[in-house]
Amino acid sequence: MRAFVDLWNEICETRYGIKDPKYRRFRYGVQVNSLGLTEQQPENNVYRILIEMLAVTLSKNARARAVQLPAWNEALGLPRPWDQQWSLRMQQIMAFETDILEYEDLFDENPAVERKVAALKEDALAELALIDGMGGAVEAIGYMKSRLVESNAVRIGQIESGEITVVGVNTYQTGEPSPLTSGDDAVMNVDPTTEAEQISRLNTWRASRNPEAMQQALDQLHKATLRHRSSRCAFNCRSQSCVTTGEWADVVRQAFGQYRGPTGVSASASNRTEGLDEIRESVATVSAKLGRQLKFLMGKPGLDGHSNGAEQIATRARDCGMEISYEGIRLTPKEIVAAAQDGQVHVIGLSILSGSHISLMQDVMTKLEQANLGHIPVVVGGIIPEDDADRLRAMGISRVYTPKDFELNQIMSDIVFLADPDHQAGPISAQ
Ligand code: B12
Repeated sequence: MRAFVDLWNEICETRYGIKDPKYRRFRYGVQVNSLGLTEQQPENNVYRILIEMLAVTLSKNARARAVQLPAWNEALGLPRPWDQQWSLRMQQIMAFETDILEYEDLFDENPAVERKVAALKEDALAELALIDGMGGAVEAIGYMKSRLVESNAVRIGQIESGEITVVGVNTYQTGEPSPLTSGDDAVMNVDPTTEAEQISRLNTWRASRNPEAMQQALDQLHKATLRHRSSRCAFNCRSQSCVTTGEWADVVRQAFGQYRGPTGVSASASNRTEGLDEIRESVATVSAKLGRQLKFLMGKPGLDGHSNGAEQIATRARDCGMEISYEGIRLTPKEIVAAAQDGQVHVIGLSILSGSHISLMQDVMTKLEQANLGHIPVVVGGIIPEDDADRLRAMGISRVYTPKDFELNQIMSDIVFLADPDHQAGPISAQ
């Protein structure tokens, strides 16, 4: 963040000509890195959060004005009130029991920190020049997305190989069972009546509104979109009060279509195939038995935008020699089943981190049955509590993965196993 605010200040001045330093100050709130918080030995996450909080609190000139701390169970599910309270106490202890916040920047003129900041700035400026050379961020969006996927793949590969140490994950894995994760209410489950109540409130509100005013508002919006052909079409506040976001967004979608961002996952394999020889060989063997290349469909149903897992699984499957189909986030179960049918896939993989895995999977499995595709093995991954994993397996889902399954090669072996016609002929072993 020190590098970031420095760059912001410099770029605002030199590129945008903002003279007054006051207007070049970037103030922000920051959440510590939750991607690094683990499902295994989740109590260790508290130390990770505390150490990461120090980076911005000791560094006054980094200008963070608020820190948001996730909870110890970040990779398990939503934090309960007590989990949030425990995280809040971390900030309160730092603020009220220590004098850390009383000082000016504690990193200033530290040679190691300055070297690091200079190196980060240099790299960032080189990247910005590259993006400028491509015509700017909009033109370079595909490039930027693929770089994000690529850098995540490198990180995951390093954890798998042990190049990066993650305590409790790839080292010091054994230990005493955690009392925090035991008990029926260890993971927060959203009460299903909440959804029903919300839907009922919405229906009551819909029934109470003036249908003519609603239609008029939507027609006005439709006309405005046709006139302007721009997403900045006029839509006044009065109209908004009688239509839902879904209703007005549908009108805008009809006019402009729906944007599907680049997935960052190209069809052609990367050169990162080191350590994959054995799996590539088994993919080739099974492909020969199938009479064509093993095809894996990676689907991301529902509304959650957590694409990292789907991208990493698709990327590794591709690098293992599978033909992949991945259209990105927010597909409907109907679209996923159609993709499975059109693509004649051998295994379907779904990624769901929104918590709605039970209803979405039920829907996908029913639609697969209806399309006579019930024989295709389905695997799913995401934030899925163990009790729900049992329910998913009972629905016929072959494998369930969660963040603790960090060894992607093991997942790939399972997929190859499930696609193998010799195994499909016999019973599939339980997970
Ligand atoms: C990164 C992250 C984000 C990023 C997502 C960026 C992106 N493009 O993916 C951002 C910041 C955008 C984000 C936003 C939100 N997030 Co978030 N996020 C995370 C976080 C920290 C890590 C997820 C991740 O990328 N992991 C890395 C990948 C590689 O791991 P993975 O997806 O789990 O996949 C692994 C396995 O699960 C499995 N797998 C997964 N999918 C599949 C599929 C197949 C076929 C197979 C075989 C295997 C497999 O294999 C992978 C390898 O191990 C998690 C917490 C955590 N530490 O897990 C919360 C988390 C998922 N987020 C959560 C929430 C609530 C949100 C928000 C709603 C917050 C908010 N109020 O705005 C928004 C929703 C955004 C949206 N539009 O949907 C919750 C979900 C709670 C739940 N399900 O009960 C979590 C669990 C945090 C929490 N404890 O509250 N988030």
